[in-house]
Amino acid sequence: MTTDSNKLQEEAVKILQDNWVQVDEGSGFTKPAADVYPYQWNWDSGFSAIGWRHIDIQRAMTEIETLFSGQWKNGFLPHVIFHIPSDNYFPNETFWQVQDTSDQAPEGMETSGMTQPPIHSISVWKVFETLEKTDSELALDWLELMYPKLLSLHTYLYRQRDQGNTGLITIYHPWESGMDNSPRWDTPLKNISIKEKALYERRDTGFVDARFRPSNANYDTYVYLAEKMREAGYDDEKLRQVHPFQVEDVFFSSVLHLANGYLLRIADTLNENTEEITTWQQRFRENINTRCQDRSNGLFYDRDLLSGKLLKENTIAAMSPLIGGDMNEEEVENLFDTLDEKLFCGEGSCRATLLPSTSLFSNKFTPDRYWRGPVWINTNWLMLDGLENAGADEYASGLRNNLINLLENHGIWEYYNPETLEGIGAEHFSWSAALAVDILTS
Ligand code: 2M8
Repeated sequence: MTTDSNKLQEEAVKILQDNWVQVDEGSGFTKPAADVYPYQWNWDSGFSAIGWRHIDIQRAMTEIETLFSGQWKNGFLPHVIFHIPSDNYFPNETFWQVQDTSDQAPEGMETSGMTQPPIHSISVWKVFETLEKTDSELALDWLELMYPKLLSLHTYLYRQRDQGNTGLITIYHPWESGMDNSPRWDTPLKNISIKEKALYERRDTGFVDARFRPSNANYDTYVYLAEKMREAGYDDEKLRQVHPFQVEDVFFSSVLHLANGYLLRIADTLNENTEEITTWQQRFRENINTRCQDRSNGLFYDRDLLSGKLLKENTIAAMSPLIGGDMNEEEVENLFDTLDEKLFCGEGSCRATLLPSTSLFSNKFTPDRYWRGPVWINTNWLMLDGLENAGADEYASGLRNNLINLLENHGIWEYYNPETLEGIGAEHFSWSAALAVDILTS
């Protein structure tokens, strides 16, 4: 490792240690950032575990186990688990009221009532691989412990959220996508008329400059939609009938497809039956192009299920199949060529730079506002994993170097302005730290 890499590694480890919250003797989690995000977030924890495995394998296992202690009886994995009280964040457990609202909520656990991109089979497999090097028996025991929980999560998503049996997953709230205020959601959100505006106080803007966070108008709709989910008892059948936001999410579905590949490896290792997993993979492969791809430019889009229309916004999600990990090198090449044609980063520049959350050529592009332009480490890391799985080594190594350069030269932040590369949002952000460790160590 170079001196810069050593410095980055040390800083990243310190961030993860500082953000660790011990709940009780056997459980704990990494909060995403010190003040603004005090609880355990779903996909954040999956990423944190991927970093922890290189530093303290026990913590990596505890992180995942603690997250799954909030799993619902039907397999649903909430986007936030409230292990400890905090006044720093809205909405917290008093808003969601899951214990009074759903008979599927886990006994005695306070959680939210929506989910997030299901990366956890990836995390579990990677933790297993690291653990196996030092204790293969314990590694197998742990895989056995986690497998039914992961299977139950994937089964829930295909049973309850795959409305058309297409392998494409429906989300009911922009927060479920993980890319909260992305332009991807502008059109469906515009069609929602808020009947009665809730009285609430934002806490996030007390810790992060409001310029970098979603607008107040966005927040009103987020809170309204979350209230609607609560009113429907977080019940998928009911939501399907009445909910005003229902979108087939191409990124979420691609992450699940990537995760299926890892779940398959887990099932194989445990000599479990893999038939159902391969059926899910097949379903996705059969439908991703016909349902999501825009033939005119080769990019992939979400579909608004209420209007039936594709949501043609050029964001990082438009390249989601690269994450899915089973494109061949020619398909990867085609997608990158399409991007080069001034659709995304500008001619030629996609190979040399990192992918911003929204195309620099979109009229919605805002370099410093949350998911409307900034570069995020986790989405680029997912691309990297997908490209490596597809054997697209040239692109993968370019992306890897660019990630390391960004982190070494601009520090460990929640996101980065793609024009200036300045770090913005929350400082000392956990998944950026964890993935820095992973990239430096793997
Ligand atoms: C952001 O989302 C939360 C709501 O879940 C928020 O804005 O308050 C997103 O970036 C999401 O992807 C992430 O998991 C979460 C915590 O880091 O923050």
